[in-house]
Amino acid sequence: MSRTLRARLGSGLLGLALLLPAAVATPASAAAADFPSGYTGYHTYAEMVADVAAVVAAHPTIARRMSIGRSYQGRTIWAVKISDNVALDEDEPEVLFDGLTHSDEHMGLEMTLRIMHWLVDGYGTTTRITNIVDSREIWIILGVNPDGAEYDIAGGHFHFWRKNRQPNAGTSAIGTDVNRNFGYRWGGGGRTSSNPAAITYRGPYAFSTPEARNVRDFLASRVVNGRQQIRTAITFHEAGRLVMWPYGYTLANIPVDMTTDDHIALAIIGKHMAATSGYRPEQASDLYITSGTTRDYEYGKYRIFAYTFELSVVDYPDDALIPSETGRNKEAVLYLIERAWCPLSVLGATVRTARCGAFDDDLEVSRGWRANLDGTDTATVGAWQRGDPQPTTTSAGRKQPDTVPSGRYAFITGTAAGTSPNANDLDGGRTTTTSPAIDLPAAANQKLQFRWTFADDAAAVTGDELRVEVLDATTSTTTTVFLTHGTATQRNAGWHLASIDLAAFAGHSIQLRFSATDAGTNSLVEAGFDDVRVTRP
Ligand code: 7B0
Ligand code: CA
Ligand code: ZN
Ligand code: CA
Repeated sequence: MSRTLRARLGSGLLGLALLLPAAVATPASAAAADFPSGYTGYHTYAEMVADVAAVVAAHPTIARRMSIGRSYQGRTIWAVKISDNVALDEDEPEVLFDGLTHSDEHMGLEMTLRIMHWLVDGYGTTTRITNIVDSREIWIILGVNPDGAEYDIAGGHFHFWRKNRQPNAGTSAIGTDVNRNFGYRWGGGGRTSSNPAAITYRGPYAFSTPEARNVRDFLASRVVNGRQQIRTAITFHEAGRLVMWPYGYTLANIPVDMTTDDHIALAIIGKHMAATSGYRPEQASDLYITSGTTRDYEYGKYRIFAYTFELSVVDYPDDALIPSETGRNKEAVLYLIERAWCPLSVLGATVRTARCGAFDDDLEVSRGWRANLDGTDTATVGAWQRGDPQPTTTSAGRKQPDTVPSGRYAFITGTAAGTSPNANDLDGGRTTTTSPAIDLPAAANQKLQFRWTFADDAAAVTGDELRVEVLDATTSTTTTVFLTHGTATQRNAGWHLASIDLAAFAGHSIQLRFSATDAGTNSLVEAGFDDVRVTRP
């Protein structure tokens, strides 16, 4: 709890407050009785808490609430999960909605409350929503920045307050723009300020605000088995009737930290949602460049298909506009929940087969691969690294590739070139990296596919190799499914496609182990792989 809040509560009341449940204790700090006249249809923090409590009480089998932390002033930040078997963490695609990151954008909270009600009220009454709730896990964060929102309405009039209410050292200026405080390209270009008095103040360092940390930590908590469960997300702002996709930090459509497939699919989904809402679709930076936003963090770190919606035509729409300005987004919201099973599926049948199966890793972000899992690796130089390879070339040709099949990263035996081609290649023995567990459906026609490169020099021996094994937890067996090895002739780098039938493992829980070996006397060995997939049956 903050010092400000302590002072306001007084020590006696604070002691009492700690004995009460959080939801009861926090309104004590909220002097805000209600919104100004013409806006009383909006939810204050206390009204939001009451609504959430009523919904989870009325729908205990499909709705649960949990705290994802506290605001700077100590208010509980509530998230509601909506799904069948809501108490279980089922293996279902997850979706996230949040609002009120900017506290003068109250429609964002109304939007998230509406989504909650659509889902619980539609369950068992409409087929589409019943299917959604049965097959997805939907998370709704109800007000990222309640301190700012309560301050915004304090005293019965609006204060036009956007930031949180965190004091800044060395100045009387209060608050950080939470949508500039996320740790992806934080402090980069565009409308973000280092001045604590600015409305776009980014904070002294990334995640200096409890509000951004709460969202960060919640996202991290949804990484299960190395993989982010949340596939699609909307963060609701106001105003402008816009749908925006990543990135905001750069004008480039496809910068190095985005793949072409992702860009095309992000735009297709964004344009579809915009059409159903009557909004304008655009890349976030087309409005203006911003750095350190929620949306860029969600996509940049986790490859969540994350969108910013700017609700309403005007700022501070009066409460009569709540039903229409939220209702026009119902189709977009339901559509994005449905798309969460595989956002890339909008790219058509070929991509759907290739990229919507039991596993799909373009290796652009960390997805739970583990080095030297059984502790038997012997390589002394050139262990697997997920990164952007620097090319190496001998008189015989390219040995370490310059480019990778997708995006900027692949697994490479030592991404750095070193001072000579032989300086940073694989030496000394074997290096392994092992995928997270993959639950293969019991279906025919699933293929393991990946792109690979293997280069060596004339000193290579047969034991120099790139090998892929299936570690089958169901049968406790290890099976080599791919092997290429050295010969006494030069092999240069080049990306090839491997495609391996997984029929023998259907219905099993497997892991994939990629190993590269420089056996015997050290020779020049460079290996790499990218775009590891299990195709859709
Ligand atoms: C913001 O008016 C801007 C995205 C453009 N990159 C989103 C948002 O943080 O500036 N606009 S807003 O403040 N809600
Ligand atoms: Ca479920
Ligand atoms: Zn905003
Ligand atoms: Ca890649």
